[in-house]
Amino acid sequence: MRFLLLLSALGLCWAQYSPHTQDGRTSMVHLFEWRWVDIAKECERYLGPKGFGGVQVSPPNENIVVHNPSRPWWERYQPISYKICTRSGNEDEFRDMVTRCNNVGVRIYVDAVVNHMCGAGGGEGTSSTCGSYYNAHKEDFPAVPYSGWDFNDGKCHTSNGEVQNYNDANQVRNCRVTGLLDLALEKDYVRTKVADYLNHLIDIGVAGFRLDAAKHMWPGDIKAFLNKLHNLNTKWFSAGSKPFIYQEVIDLGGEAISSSEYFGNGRVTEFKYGAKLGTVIRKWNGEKMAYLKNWGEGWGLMPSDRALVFIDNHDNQRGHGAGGASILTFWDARLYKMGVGFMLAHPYGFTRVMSSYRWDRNFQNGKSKNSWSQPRNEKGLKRSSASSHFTVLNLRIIMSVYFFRALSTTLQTGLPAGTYCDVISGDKIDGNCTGIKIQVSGDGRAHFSISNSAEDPFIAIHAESKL
Ligand code: AAO
Repeated sequence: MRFLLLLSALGLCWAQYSPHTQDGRTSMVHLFEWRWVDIAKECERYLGPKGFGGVQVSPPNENIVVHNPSRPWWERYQPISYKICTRSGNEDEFRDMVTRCNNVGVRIYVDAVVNHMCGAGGGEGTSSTCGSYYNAHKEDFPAVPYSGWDFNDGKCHTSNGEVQNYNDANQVRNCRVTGLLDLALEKDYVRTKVADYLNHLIDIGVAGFRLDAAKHMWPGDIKAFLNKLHNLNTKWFSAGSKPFIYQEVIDLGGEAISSSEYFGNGRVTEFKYGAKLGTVIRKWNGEKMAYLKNWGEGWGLMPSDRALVFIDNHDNQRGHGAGGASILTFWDARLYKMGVGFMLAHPYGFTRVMSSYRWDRNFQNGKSKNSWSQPRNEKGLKRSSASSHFTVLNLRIIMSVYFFRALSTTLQTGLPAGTYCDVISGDKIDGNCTGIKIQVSGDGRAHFSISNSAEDPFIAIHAESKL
């Protein structure tokens, strides 16, 4: 019996559903558009000590350079080659980051854009982050190399070659999403090129991948290139570990493609999470916090062990992608912190917090998109509040309280007697607490009082915040 249990525990480590985080580390942070040198420092200075499990990094491979508008964030979703060469840094800097983060127990997950190359209207030349030549019109990418044979055109039957109807699974997977040249992943040659790219990253030491636009790839094609992947680097991971896989599939219901088709390959982004939780925290549609009692599968979300969850992502915080108006972002800081706090404390799914940057509201008007001419180092970024306010280590066993009304009550915490530091209002530093202190008595009970006008209307204590 013991032997069997041990085997199944090991099985979890080998599988593509495990993020390979160190014990007790239950969350990753998306450091959107950060440079590799800054991420390396952040791992050592903040993320490692604070117990973060890993970092999702922006696509590291060479992309097109967009001039109009000037250098928007989304140019990184238009690959030109698989050279590690972007405005986040070069391959040496990428390697250094992966090594230094792994050495302090923080994993790196790469945003892998392998469904497509650049847009069909991307022109011709060397306007790319590493100067590689390409010709979008001829579908020629010699730095990979890919040629016209490697794209899906023949299989798409819409008038303009683009996805027009999300109720037609063939269109979604065989046509171009917003005009991006769609790779023919049914070809072994293309699968091999994609696998070579991912294996290069695995060998450097990355722990897994976000598969961008997975909904636009056939699940069987994804499986085929995943089958070609190496196991993780044994310098940091146990022998036989498979890369963590989480697939970007937007399934809010009512379309031809559902998340469950992708469960065989790895985890899937659960977009219903942020949309529904946002509705509750905003108190829309008569929702109440009390209804969150059966949050998770009980709310129609996918199975917990297949879900990658987040409050907002880099798309829907700026009006791209999906989720709708209920999505909480840093624009509603108080509600946003409550959402992120709830997510981190709740056991459902594997969690991802967002570290983005602020932009002026008017960037969002009409068609104008958020754009930055340079990747900023973290000093230049006014980061959204999430990452700096939460200690992620073991937050799962925490008692968390969220209320809309002023609260004064005694609750059972399940924690041993002692004085605990509230990790929302402060930090435990050298055995002292810079924020609110909570006394837990011998029977595990503690008194909480929270003002309804507090900027952070909740308290979080956990085993390691004991003074
Ligand atoms: C840029 C320009 C384009 C230009 C293109 C090519 O903006 O004008 O045509 O270059 O030159 C990012 C940007 C894009 C950018 C692209 C390439 O967001 O604006 O295009 O880089 O530079 C779909 C996909 C999903 C995708 C999302 C944005 O399914 O995969 O669109 N997300 C990923 C990345 C994203 C990136 C790409 C993919 C491309 O995270 O950053 O794009 O690499 C429905 C569908 C969704 C669909 C949305 C989008 O959603 O279900 O699958 O997402 O439509 O329109 C309700 C519904 C919900 C529905 C939604 C919107 O919420 O419930 O289902 O409404 O209708």
